[in-house]
Amino acid sequence: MQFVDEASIIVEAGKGGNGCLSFRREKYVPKGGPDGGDGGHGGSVYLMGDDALNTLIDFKYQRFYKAENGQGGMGRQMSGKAGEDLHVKVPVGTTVIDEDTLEVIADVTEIGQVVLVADGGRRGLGNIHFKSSTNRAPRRTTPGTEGDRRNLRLEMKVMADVGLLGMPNAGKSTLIRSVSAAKPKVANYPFTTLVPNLGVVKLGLHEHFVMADVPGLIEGASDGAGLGLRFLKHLTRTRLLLHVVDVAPFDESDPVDAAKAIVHELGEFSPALAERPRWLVLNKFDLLPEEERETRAQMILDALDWEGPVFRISAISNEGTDALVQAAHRWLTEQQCLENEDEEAYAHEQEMRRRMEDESVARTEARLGRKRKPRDEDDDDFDDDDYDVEVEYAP
Ligand SMILES: Nc1nc2c(ncn2[C@@H]2O[C@H](COP(=O)(O)OP(=O)(O)OP(=O)(O)O)[C@@H](O)[C@H]2O)c(=O)[nH]1
Ligand SMILES: [Mg+2]
Repeated sequence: MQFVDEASIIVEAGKGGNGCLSFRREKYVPKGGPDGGDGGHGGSVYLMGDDALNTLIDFKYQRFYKAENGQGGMGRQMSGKAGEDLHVKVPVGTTVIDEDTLEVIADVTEIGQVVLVADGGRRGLGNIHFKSSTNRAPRRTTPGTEGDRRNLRLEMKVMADVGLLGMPNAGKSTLIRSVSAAKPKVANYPFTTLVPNLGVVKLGLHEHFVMADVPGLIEGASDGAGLGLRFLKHLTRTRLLLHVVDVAPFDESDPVDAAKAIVHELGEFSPALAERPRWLVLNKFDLLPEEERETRAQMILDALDWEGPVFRISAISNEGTDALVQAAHRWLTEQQCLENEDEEAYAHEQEMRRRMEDESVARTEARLGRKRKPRDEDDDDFDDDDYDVEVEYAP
């Protein structure tokens, strides 16, 4: 299945039905008076969160979504039928953006969550409403109004608590494989992972959290190098970032430079995301002789001036991974309790999410704006990102 995390669609609500102009005409009832009924309301378009979907691929094929028009009113005081509403299913994790104003309209984060995106037109009134003592045969009616029409951009971001961040080949996929049942491909070359993967990390019988493995970042990603920064948006819903650093890269590059480059790219994408809690995970310790390990770790920490939490692991042989996931779980639980109890902490988290959302939207817009070329009328379905998707699934 293709993984598509961005799509543009048009939604159009139904028009309200017109009011009817009609007079009662019956045998033995002369001048029967007005009897034109009202039109029906136009149907509205709603988006609805559905957990069975995990890609926006359907929206690449169908871009136009229209709800039904209301029917016109009829004689004999009959109202027109209201147009049916249209409920469009989207994956949980979809952000809805008005493409013309760049306003974030909604964030669909729950199953069954319903969001109104195009309001149906109002019904028109039939002439029955306009009868008065001075006008017994009104010819006045009102037309139904147009329904809303909107250009929307949908952005799907995976729902995860912890996000893995790092250079290609750092061992992110190996880590998620070792701590969860997820089995993304692992290989000794950069850009093995081309789409985000989710893994459920289980601790005991009932406790778990979700970890996201996203494609690696390289220096210059903010200028489009490698896969660019587009996958970073998937980290904006996580609460904790694990920055995975290869302590013994096979090309003998400096782990410190690699770590600094990632932090730089993170800040380029979203300063708010760069402010999020981030732990350093020094990986591939098994490749170092025992006696060198501590010196190497300390050297990296000193060079980075790192004062936050740090873990030394070997993802491939599961060393240190247990302590890492236990600590992450403890931290997530504490954070959740804090937000539940402390209004200020809750407000701060909401504010951070809003900032990340806005910065991520602005970043995506800049990328699409740069890439968007004049299109042929009949080639409207072409999108540069379609190419990304095809490359992703090449065997
Ligand atoms: N010796 C050793 N090798 C490791 C360890 N973790 C990962 N590797 C190897 O490093 C290579 C890259 O690992 P991946 O897990 O694919 O790295 P990644 O960060 O997901 O890379 P991309 O998907 O390309 O971004 C593979 O050959 C892994 O077997 C480790 O702890 N020790
Ligand atoms: Mg990978």
